[in-house]
Amino acid sequence: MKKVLTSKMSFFFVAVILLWLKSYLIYVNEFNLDIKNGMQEFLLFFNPLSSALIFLGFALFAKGRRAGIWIIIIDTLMSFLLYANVVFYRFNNDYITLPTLTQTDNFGSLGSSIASLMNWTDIVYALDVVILIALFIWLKKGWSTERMSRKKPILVLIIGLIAFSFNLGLAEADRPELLKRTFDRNYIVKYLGIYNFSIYDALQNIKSSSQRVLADSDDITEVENYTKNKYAEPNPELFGVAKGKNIIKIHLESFQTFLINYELHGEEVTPFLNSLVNDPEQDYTYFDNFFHQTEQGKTADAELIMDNSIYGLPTGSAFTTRGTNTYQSLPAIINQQQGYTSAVFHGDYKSFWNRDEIYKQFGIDTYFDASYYDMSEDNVINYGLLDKPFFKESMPMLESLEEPFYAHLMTLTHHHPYIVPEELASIAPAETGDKSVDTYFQTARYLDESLEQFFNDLKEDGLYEDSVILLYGDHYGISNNHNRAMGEIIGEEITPFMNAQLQRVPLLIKIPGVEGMGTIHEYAGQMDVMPTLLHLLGIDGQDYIQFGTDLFSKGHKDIVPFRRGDFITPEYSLVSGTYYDNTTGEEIEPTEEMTKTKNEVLHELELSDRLLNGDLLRFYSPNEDWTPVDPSEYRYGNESGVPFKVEETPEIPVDMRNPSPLK
Ligand code: GP9
Ligand code: MN
Repeated sequence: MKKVLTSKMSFFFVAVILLWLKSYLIYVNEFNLDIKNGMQEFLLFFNPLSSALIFLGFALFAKGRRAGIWIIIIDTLMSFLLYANVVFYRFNNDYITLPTLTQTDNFGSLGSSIASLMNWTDIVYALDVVILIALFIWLKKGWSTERMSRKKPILVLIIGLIAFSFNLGLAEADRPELLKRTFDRNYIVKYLGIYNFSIYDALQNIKSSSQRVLADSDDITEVENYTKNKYAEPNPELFGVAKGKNIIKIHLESFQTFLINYELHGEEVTPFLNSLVNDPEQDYTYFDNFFHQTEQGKTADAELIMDNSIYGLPTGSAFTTRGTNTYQSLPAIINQQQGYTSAVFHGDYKSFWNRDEIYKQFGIDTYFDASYYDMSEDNVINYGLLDKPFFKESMPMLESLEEPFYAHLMTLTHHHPYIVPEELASIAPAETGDKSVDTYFQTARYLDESLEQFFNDLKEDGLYEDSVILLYGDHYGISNNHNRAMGEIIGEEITPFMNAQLQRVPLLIKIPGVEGMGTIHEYAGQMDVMPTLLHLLGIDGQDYIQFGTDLFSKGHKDIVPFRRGDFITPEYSLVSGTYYDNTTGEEIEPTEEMTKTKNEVLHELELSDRLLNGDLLRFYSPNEDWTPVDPSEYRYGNESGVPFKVEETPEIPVDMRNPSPLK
């Protein structure tokens, strides 16, 4: 045995195998990685290999016995990183990121309890390092003092890189655009491992902080002048009408406007939503030319836009890459101006889209994430909790909020690939032969039914009548990869122009004491929601940096920009560089006016990017009343570990009533 191990190469492979196995053991035992299929299972096992080969491989360039020492040093550092994540995860249910290291509050709150998060059994996690040291002492005499031929370590690194590329290829096949769209830390750890995650996180942070340091306080002036100039005065009849009213904002996942009043097999797909749109007695105002303005950040972009009236980034998700920026968001403004509390309800785990970080910057008091809900197998599909149990279980949480509140409930079942268990499907699928399109109608129906259930519960509880209720679609559900099938559904060929028209999502609003205005055809976008809500509450919006304008204002701007620089007006659309007449759908030559509008749109997008990339709001104070949000005052996640069961616990446990103990 001693002979076999005498070579440095064998020692190296022992180190690789031990680190590989230890990492896998820790993934399985310590992290909740939510493995969904065989491929993810395999990648979880496979991913530590390339990191072990590459990092430990560098040690082989050292001369003689020093190679062994370097293997031990690198192995210890990697083990330390791994174990630090274990301890951090036990408390935070999340991984260490550079910002969490620099925001001392994160660790500060952990400081005193670090010892309590460590178990004596954790010693097994150091065993491999002990074995390596013992082996090294035992073997080193037999080792040559020469440097090994460079070819060997180079070969090891090449094999490591091949293993990594193979790993990344399979990961991207299972989860396209994993790195580009920056979904969730949990995903990157699951697919690529903790070591690659740490590198990825460090690179992302270096990139964003370098853009941040280059910015200075003068940069905000141009943005401020622009938005102040664009500001539209409120409609005096509606200014302040909703002051002090609870606001219930409902996110309709992947819901496009074409579903409203659409009939499939002679049946309405969403009869309940249709009734809100069509029945004047219900007092809703419906915007049928309302567009989503999201990009790769999808849901996260919609949230960012609607609560901040700024654009998402051209690639990736600002929620993730700009999660530690300073924001002046709707929840914080209405809290400071009128004492509103705020809460988000969503049946997915808090780290998705980095919500647990950025919500702190938005000043959101409570995030009822999956840890508050009964996530047992029967209740969960696709990304998370089914909408019906979601709304049911949200009721007591909603009632627990201090009034007036701003509650944001985000649905999830109507999400690609639109799976609904057979027993829950109450409409037959469409028959285009394209699976995503066909079942899109079934999950939409399920969402519609869950809304009806929720509205009945709200009425029963007395929360319905006197609350502002706002419903919106976050982004398209059917992408242009499904044009053939969508053509059958719409009864028209899906040209680029048509595809742009399909980016309409519904917006409905009910304001207590204000009669429904029926269907409003004004062209508008998600950017316009925050300015509208501020005015309805009676808050002057001009001082805040907002790119949208109040939907009810006479001066509302009806040019709707999209993230890629395209835009739509009531008369014409710019789609991928081509102008179209909205009435005929025909291509048109741009007039000077149109080109001018295009340049304005590009300028607006650029200003918004500068704002986010330079973190410019840190230099800006909207008025004397404004106090910057202190993220260290917020903490999310249900620490009791007991899911919130409606039937069993009609009384809200005290720790749930105040889930942000620091606030
Ligand atoms: C996940 C949910 C889905 O929590 O918000 O996000 P999406 O894929 O639509 O951006
Ligand atoms: Mn979404």
